[in-house]
Amino acid sequence: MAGEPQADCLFCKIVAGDVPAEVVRETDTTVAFRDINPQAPTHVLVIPKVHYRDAATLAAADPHLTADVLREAAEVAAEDKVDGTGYRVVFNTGSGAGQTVWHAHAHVLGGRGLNWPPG
Ligand code: DGP
Repeated sequence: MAGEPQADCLFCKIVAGDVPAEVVRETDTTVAFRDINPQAPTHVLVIPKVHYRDAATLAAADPHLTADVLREAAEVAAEDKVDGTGYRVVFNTGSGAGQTVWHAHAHVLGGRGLNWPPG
């Protein structure tokens, strides 16, 4: 169910501290940690602590929490000093878009040139 911790969810396990991660920021509602397979010098995932399967489900259920995730993405970019040159916030939504972990997450990418359109 949306919002309920999922026993088989990797990112719920990271929130619970059951799977280690390089956490860079934490708030009451979000956790930000470095991606295990970075695609840029800055590649941080920002997740809501509660479980939603994707960004669309999160946005429909809890706009305030969605805003928390976006605000934290900006904080991560500022802390990694990539906000000046520019950075990208990506929500892969659905398997066709490359989503592989079914707990909503924002990718924060920066520190190198980013092409458009993305692949
Ligand atoms: P997506 O493909 O949009 O669902 O992104 C999932 C990301 O999660 C992917 O870039 C790799 C990352 N990831 C997968 N497993 C782990 C893990 O155990 N730890 C961390 N830090 N990141 C992970």
